[in-house]
Amino acid sequence: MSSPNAESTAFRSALEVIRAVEPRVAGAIAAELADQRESLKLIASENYASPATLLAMGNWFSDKYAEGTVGRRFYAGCQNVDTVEALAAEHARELFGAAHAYVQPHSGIDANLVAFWAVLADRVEAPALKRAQARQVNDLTEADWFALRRELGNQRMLGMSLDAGGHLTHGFRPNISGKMFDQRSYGTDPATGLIDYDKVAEIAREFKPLILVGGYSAYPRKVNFRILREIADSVGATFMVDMAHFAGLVAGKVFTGDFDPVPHAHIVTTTTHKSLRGPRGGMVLCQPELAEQVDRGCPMVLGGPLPHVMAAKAVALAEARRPDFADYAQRIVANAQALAEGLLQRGARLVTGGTDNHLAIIDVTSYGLTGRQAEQALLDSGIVTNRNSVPQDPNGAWYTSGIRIGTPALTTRGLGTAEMDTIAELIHTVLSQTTAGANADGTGSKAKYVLDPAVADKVSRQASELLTGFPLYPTVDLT
Ligand code: DSN
Repeated sequence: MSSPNAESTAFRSALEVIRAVEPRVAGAIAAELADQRESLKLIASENYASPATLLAMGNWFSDKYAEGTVGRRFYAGCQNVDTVEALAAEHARELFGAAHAYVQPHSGIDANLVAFWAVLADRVEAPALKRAQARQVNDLTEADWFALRRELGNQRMLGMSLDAGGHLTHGFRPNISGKMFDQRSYGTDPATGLIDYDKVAEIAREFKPLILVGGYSAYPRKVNFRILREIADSVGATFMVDMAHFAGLVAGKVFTGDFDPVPHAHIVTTTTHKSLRGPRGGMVLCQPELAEQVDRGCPMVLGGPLPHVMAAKAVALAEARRPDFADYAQRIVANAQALAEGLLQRGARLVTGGTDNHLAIIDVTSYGLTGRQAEQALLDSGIVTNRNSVPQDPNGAWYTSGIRIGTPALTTRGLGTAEMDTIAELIHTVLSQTTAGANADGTGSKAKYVLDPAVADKVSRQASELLTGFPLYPTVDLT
């Protein structure tokens, strides 16, 4: 462990160097730390990376082009990039028990695009090349190439719908995934809010997708990946899981057996910055038969890899392999459950009635609000969340009817279940004292709201007081 002094010195010195060139950037960086220290962050997809992870990103690796893979680059002089990329991949394989890890994706969307194209290359392009006795696409005749392009653009994907908690890259029409694939969605049972596996199987039998996607960004329950794999197998689909939100819970062995996607899926994608607590970025894990296609991610789908971020991924993944990470992951879930329980006890309505992961979705229509109104009222009160659709949302994807809350960040700060109950009280106070506003013509507004500023100020002060006991980056002193 480095000394606290070393961390303060490192960040202070970095700011001094930046300040000498563009003081406004140095000021904004310092202000961001101050803002993060003061805000009660309940955004389920955010966290606080360690000083070592942050520092691994600010260095000379940023200057290097490294298209290709370890030992097989399109540029000379990549020996040090090879070192960090190989380390990140090794840590990822060990941490998740994966056969292969590809650590170049810049984000979760990039990781999903790499995965989609790896499956398309394996299941559509490779057989077409074989039929045409061609080694690669440049060897195809114009007619064969035209036919292959049509075939690649006419494949089916089945994923969880956005309003049920799926991600926009799982086939939402405005996203590239919805445009690339002939797409269908599975939702959740209207009565319970839970995935109905029989229904998924029924849609899969009828639709026969090439890819079945599991995973979510706003579903508060465990998913049985063994059952989804059986469904995929029964229709000949490749099973892909996007574990971006809950990768930290898989790494920390909260989700094991049927609930760990890695042994069940052909291919798994993730971000590295959410519950996994690494740098902003993405990653793909896969079975050996897809490894070669996955490794073509750059330059097939991705621009040049970010070696400085791969260095930080290696650091964060090494941290996640330590025993204390499992304790952290358990505390994330205990906190989410305590927060959910605190809200339920005060009369809030939660999608599925609770949580068994890191997040919960408050259905704010029970407070007479839209998600947009609730999000803003909470923000006025020093509580940072994001609005989110609920299943069959009557207010659509912009205004929404839900508020998504998550505990990875506050758990990193050290808050525990007692503090979660206090936070539930603060959230309930704000939501129950906010009313929907009206437009100038007297009609109801989905955006305007009325909240007594004295209530917002009081809650803000209480939130700040709560956080003073849990300093963020206590080893970093910029003064
Ligand atoms: N934007 C992320 C989230 O908040 O869930 C997913 O892409």
